[in-house]
Amino acid sequence: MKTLVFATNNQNKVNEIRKVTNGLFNIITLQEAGIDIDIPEPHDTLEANATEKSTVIYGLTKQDVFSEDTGLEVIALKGEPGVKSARYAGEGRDFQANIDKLLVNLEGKENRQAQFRTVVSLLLDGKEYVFEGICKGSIIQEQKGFKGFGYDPVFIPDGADKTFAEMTMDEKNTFSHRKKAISKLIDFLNEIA
Ligand code: ITT
Repeated sequence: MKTLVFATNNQNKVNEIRKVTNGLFNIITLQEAGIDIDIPEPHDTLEANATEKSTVIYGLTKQDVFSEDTGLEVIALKGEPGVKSARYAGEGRDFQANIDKLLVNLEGKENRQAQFRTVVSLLLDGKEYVFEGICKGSIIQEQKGFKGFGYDPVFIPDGADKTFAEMTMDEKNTFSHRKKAISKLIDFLNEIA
């Protein structure tokens, strides 16, 4: 079975992706690999940050590795918070503060359309492959639900009648940006196997 290091410190991402890959690959977390670093995300695109994360961890492990960078892109806010999603309300990376800031910035705006966009960077034998997944939806006025993480309580995907935070992980994965990007990675690995 193929082993891949997942270059993230976000346990929610690990849980979601383990559910999608469902034992097809052996996914090693940074914690399991004994790596305790705050992975840098210095760039102004999701693509560049995803590449940075996978490259840094490949440099440390010399093992096949993937990373992902995700942003919530809101049309009425010209694509914000986007690449700044984790630190929208400051360096504290506080999910609730980020939601509060988003709702304040959307006050009075008619257009509440948004999308989550995930960019996955896979480094196989040091060569990079990139995959993208998008989930379109809208931002509601008041948060609902307690599951998931990040902006899940304010995001309803198109075609659903509840927020990501009101869904089980399996339900979220029927719509999710992350699921779509990882499915492309899985298809790619199956093709070259
Ligand atoms: P790593 O860089 O260690 O992977 P991170 O949490 O910093 O973890 P990102 O840089 O991709 O990950 O952060 C994007 C932020 O966007 C994240 O902190 C959440 O606030 C939000 N986010 C990402 N995916 C999300 C999802 O599926 N649902 C809700 N919010 C999400």
